[in-house]
Amino acid sequence: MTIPKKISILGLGRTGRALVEALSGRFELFLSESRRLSPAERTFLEKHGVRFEEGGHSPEVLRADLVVPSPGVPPHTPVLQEAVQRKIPIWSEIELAFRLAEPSMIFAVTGTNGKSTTTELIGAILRAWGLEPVVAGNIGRPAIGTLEEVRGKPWVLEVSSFQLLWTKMFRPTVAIWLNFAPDHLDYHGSLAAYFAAKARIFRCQLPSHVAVVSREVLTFVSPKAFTVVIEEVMLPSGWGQGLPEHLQFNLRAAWAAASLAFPQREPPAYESLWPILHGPHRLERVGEIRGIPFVNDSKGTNAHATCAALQAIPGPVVLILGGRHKGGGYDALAPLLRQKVRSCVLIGESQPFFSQLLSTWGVPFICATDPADALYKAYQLAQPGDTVLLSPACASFDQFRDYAHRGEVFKDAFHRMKG
Ligand code: UMA
Repeated sequence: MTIPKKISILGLGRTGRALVEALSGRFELFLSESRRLSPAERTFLEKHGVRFEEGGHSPEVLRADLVVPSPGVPPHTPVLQEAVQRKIPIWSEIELAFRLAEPSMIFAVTGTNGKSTTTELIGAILRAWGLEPVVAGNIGRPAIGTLEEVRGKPWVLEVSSFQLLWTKMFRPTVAIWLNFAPDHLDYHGSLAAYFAAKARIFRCQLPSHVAVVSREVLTFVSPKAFTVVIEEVMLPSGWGQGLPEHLQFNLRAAWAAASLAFPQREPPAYESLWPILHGPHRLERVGEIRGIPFVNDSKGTNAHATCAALQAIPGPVVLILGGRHKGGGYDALAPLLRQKVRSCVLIGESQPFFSQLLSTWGVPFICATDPADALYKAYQLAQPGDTVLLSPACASFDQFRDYAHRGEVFKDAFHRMKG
């Protein structure tokens, strides 16, 4: 497929770096970064022969035939709005990778929650069948960095709404849309815009393709592809017993996707999926102090995920909540907090936001200064039979590199406190 020659890239995070590595030498690149670059980053760009600017996005970005924003660059960013006005094409990195790659087939997984787990499960099932899938995307490995590796192999991509937003022709062979709940309202501007971005996953599919979708999402979309409802998927015998409901759901979605793409294969051994189903930062039991269990659900970055965590825990909970909030969409939490939560311990920059919200809802709370303080306060508030749960319903970027870093910091603090 023809790709424009002059490309402006916005942002030098994981996506920006992978774009530079994949495209330099073949395309004329200009990289624009809103913050100051480190000396190592400048050397990296110079080594790849990439012109760049730092400390903001100037009109120089618009002297290109194509603009590729990193996923974290919001659509209301002035330079992107200006590119739209001037009709300069804007593609996400996923769109560009799609046009350059030659995989044997593409799985794409989206949803408000459970994307990473489902993506990893599909990867694990295909791997067990000896198919050498390449797992990439929002899961932490930019798709554009896997072009060579994926040639002739199945591509299993986790795709976020940020990545789907600027797609034009992206066409997964098997598209999976798990669920939808308010999230990222600060980025997309409205729930409708967030939904529209996600809906692009089905837009270019053909009737011969497969759409795997929850009953709830199916009330709002009509995929052209052969459609499977996740709740109606039969799991292989012996799979999923004792799993919390949301993980059973992810397993059904992954099994449907894999078994429809490769029919007539025997299910792999269920044990091969355990490391994913019982992985870190998702309802991970860290330990207990005097009979009070501590659970790390740092992956709970929105209200929907935190609701699922609260539902999965029997008995009262002291909930550690907060971080970088998403500008709204928290109403679903109110009844569960009133029902199950003895008290919340608030962390991060969203303390004023949640203090106000919880006061309105009549849910008790206190504020903590740092992870160790949050754990100690939560432990003091907990009574026999309670669980201390970190499920912040917020992004981690106000204080941590990502959710995994947040989870690790809390686990360390727990072990120090226990010691
Ligand atoms: N930047 C600008 N201009 C801006 C905003 C940011 O130049 O207006 C710069 C920042 O200063 C920074 C760079 O852009 O240097 C960061 O880009 P980025 O935020 O897109 O981060 P990447 O490192 O490229 O990581 C992105 C995804 N990040 C986001 O969507 C925020 C990663 O998903 C993904 O793993 C990675 O690409 C590979 O595909 C993270 C995430 O939080 C895990 N995703 C959200 C989620 O899962 O809820 C959607």
